[in-house]
Amino acid sequence: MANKNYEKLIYQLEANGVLVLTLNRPDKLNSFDDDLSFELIEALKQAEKDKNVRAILLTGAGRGFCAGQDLQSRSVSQSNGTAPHLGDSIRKRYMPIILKLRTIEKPVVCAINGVAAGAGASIAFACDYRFAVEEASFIQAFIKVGLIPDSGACFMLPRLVGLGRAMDLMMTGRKVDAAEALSIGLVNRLCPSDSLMAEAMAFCTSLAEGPTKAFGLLKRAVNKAMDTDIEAYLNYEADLQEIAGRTKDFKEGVSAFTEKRAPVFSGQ
Ligand code: T3D
Repeated sequence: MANKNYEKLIYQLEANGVLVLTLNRPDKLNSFDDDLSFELIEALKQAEKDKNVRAILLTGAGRGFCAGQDLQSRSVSQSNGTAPHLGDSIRKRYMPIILKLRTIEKPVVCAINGVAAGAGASIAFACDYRFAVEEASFIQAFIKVGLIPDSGACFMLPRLVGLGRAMDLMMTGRKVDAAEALSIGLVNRLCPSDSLMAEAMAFCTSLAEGPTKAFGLLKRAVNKAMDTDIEAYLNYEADLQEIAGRTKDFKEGVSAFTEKRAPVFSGQ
């Protein structure tokens, strides 16, 4: 088990190859100040480089998952008469997080332990798989403070739940409870709060034992498929499968099949 020292993020690499990242500002519902956002960017870069990390589990400390941007810091700058440069803030802080979650070539699972609002919800949507507790909720809070949904919400939400539902959620900023989130495909699985981490960890462990390179290529394929025509996609898919076909894990998968045993994937 390896840990790195961050101030507002807990970085814990388990022996099974699952890296648990915990947003850790519980008294502010893990809202993102500059420190937390830069620490998360750094942690994801570390995770990308570290071959021992074979799956990532993102969660929040305390009763909330993440309440989005820390509005206290915005309130301070507004009362000083300083116009915040939100474009810069998004480019430097949220954009690298969302891009890394979408493109890191390892599975990223989100364990939503409570409310996910604003950019906090966007971060959950950018992960590859979502567990949520029965008390969790999702709020497209942006419109309530006069902003547009950011951190990729307008990109991911219609793709997850369809345009009509996404427009409803984004225009009203209404709270979506966990049962509705499950029914519209916003989360993959619900669980009681006392078993969230155990269930999410069991799932991540099975991913960490899987063919890591194939997961990475799968993410590349899905990202491409979201934004291209079928012919270009099929060509891209053929290129990716060429790469997958040369991995040790493909060799192992075929051997295991012919020898009628479970595969032991190395992630290579
Ligand atoms: O600025 C940029 O860079 C642009 C990017 C913007 C991205 C965005 O995310 S914009 C959207 C920002 N987020 C919100 O608008 C959500 C604000 N929070 C809420 O609406 C509510 O807190 C919740 C619905 C999420 C939860 O409500 P509740 O009643 O369960 O909790 P609470 O009492 O409101 O919050 C508990 C504490 O967390 C409280 O602190 P206190 O009073 O006990 O010291 C509250 O102020 C704090 N907190 C909650 N959300 C934020 C926050 N502090 C700072 N920023 C927050 N976003």
